Amino acid sequence: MTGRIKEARVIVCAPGRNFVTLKIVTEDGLHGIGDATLNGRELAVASYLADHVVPCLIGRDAARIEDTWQYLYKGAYWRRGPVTMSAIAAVDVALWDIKAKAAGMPLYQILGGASRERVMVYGHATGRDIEETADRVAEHLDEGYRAVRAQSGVPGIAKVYGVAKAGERYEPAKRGLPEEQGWSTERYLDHAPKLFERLRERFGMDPHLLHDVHHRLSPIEAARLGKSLEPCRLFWMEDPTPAENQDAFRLIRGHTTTPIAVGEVFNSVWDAKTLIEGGLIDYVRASVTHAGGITHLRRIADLASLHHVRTGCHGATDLSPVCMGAALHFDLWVPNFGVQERMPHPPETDDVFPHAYTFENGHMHPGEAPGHGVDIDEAKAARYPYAPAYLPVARLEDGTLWNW
Ligand code: KDG
Ligand code: MG
Repeated sequence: MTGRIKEARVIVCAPGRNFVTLKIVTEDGLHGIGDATLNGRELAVASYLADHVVPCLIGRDAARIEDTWQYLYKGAYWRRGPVTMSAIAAVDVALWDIKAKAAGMPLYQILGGASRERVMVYGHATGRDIEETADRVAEHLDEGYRAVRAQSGVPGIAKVYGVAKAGERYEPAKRGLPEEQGWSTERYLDHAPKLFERLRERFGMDPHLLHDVHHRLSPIEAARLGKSLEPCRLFWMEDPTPAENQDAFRLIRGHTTTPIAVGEVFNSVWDAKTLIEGGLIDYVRASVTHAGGITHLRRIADLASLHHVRTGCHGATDLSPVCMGAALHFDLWVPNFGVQERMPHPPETDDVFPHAYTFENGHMHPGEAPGHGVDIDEAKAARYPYAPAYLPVARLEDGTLWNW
């Protein structure tokens, strides 16, 4: 038994970066938490939850997860969108946490049990130039990673996506107003194949190598990149072109066998329907937090499984440890699992969000604690107040605003 929802509150904190967390407490004394962090737009989701969702939750049966999901999705009339779907996800994950705690089981058991022993994760290797990136790849392989995403600075472009300043850890959002970065498709397209040729020369064909294009190319440019990377056998080429126009991927697909991963900005199965049904992608990157929680991500994965598409959940630092915990239960269960992204959180984040998940030898496991195994220490969270922070924007050399 889980009981009725007695209280729900939104906790906004910034241990290392901003996070929005929903905590639901039941009359039976159980509590569950869900992540509602939408990078750079955090307070919109906090208000959506506190002002419009929490009042509707009080008194509802915490066990009725599906009914609550439908109530918040259909009942709002205004369906989909990142703010709505992140808010619904936070409720959904908190209720799954409660249900699994009430059963005394780890969440993956409630979902149907483990489909594998452990979850392969990929780490991030970034450098200001090719050799620095190669050294970071070497460190990841030494740590036991089997899959590494590689990004490097591009000669002639100031501040490229995915590259940290010397000695700093990469974190996409920065405090203050959006930073401006540069972009030149020509310079990038000449440089990217050299990075992967060098990595294959140094590390051989064994490690899985991934790359994030971060929506920068047109379909025909993406086709050219995919084709030029074929000898390097990437695990995937991510977000080669913006995916609002799902049909645009037909052109890329027609030219290259480099596998394609898309979807970290998706919030609904409708964002991925044509891509999946058309066989236009290989991995869907939707996350528990931004795609409506476990309840909706499961539907996306089931559709994907019919079309040989596997999962590759987004796992950057803006997904809180609560999302990571829920994602790892999902990953352990989901039959068509591909890989999970891992960007470790800084110690202050881990301190505010104690968790049962572990990392060993390039793999993670959600742990055996009842629920999703992640909690929030509210007293510690209160020591880190919210501070506005934004993702950067990118401009072409002539000043035109480009896709970041
Ligand atoms: O909030 C946006 C970041 O999470 C994103 O830029 C990171 O592209 C990203 C990735 O693949 O992790
Ligand atoms: Mg990405």
